[in-house]
Amino acid sequence: MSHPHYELLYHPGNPGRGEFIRLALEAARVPYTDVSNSSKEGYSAVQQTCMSPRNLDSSDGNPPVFAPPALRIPAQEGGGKALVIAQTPNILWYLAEKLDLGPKDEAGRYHVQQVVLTALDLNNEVHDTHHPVAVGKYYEEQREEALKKAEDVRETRIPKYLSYFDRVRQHNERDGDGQGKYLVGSKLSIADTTVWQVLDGLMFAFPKEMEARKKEFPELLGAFYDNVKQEGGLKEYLSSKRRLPYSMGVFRYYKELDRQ
Ligand SMILES: N[C@@H](CCC(=O)N[C@@H](CS)C(=O)NCC(=O)O)C(=O)O
Repeated sequence: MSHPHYELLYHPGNPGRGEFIRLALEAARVPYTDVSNSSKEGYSAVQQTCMSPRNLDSSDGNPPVFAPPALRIPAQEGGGKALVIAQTPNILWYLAEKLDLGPKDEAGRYHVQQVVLTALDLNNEVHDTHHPVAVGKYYEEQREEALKKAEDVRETRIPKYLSYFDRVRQHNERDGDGQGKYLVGSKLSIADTTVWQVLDGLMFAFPKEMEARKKEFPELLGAFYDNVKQEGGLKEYLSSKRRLPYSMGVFRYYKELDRQ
């Protein structure tokens, strides 16, 4: 099946929320341009489309975008105009259908999306461990609050979310075709790639915490996590240069925020 040449519009230099989109495209082996990482001028195009505070449109006649990531889908042959969509779960919902990364039936589609939204909620909570007070201020300016926030996220929120993801996995093993490997349905979906990315980011940001949690969630953090890495184009992608190292995005490593 042929696909339009998708353009990912995101900040350069770290995986961030753009990674959820990259994983979907890479799992499906669908070529795309990561605009700000592929040329020097790329980021100004992203800023123009996604971050201009006074624009009444993003580009190609589409409405304004609040913040990256966004996906640009070029006009198809034979007319129409390019489509620009934003909000990570919205983009994933679009791609799930186009890239066959989720069940086709109504219940399955909504069950996938509910897992995706929950994983992205956890992503937001992780962001707040280092920026609990003000998004626009440095970590060092909110370190005291960050220590408290991180403690609560580690001790109560991470286990609650991991328990949920693992129960979804077990449900699909018992009542569906998940074989313990897939969260919804019988093959890889955006639920799997999105949860995987959050788990991987957590292992980077809170290595001691996550190591300790392996005893409680051996299947989720073991077989499930390992299997997703082998799916579709992900194995090749994860060892390629396109997979950016974590740096100062949502998933950051501050020793003092991890389990002591
Ligand atoms: N809910 C949005 C959040 C988007 C978002 O916060 N993007 C970040 C980068 S990961 C950003 O550039 N934010 C700028 C801002 O919020 O002012 C999504 O999931 O796409």
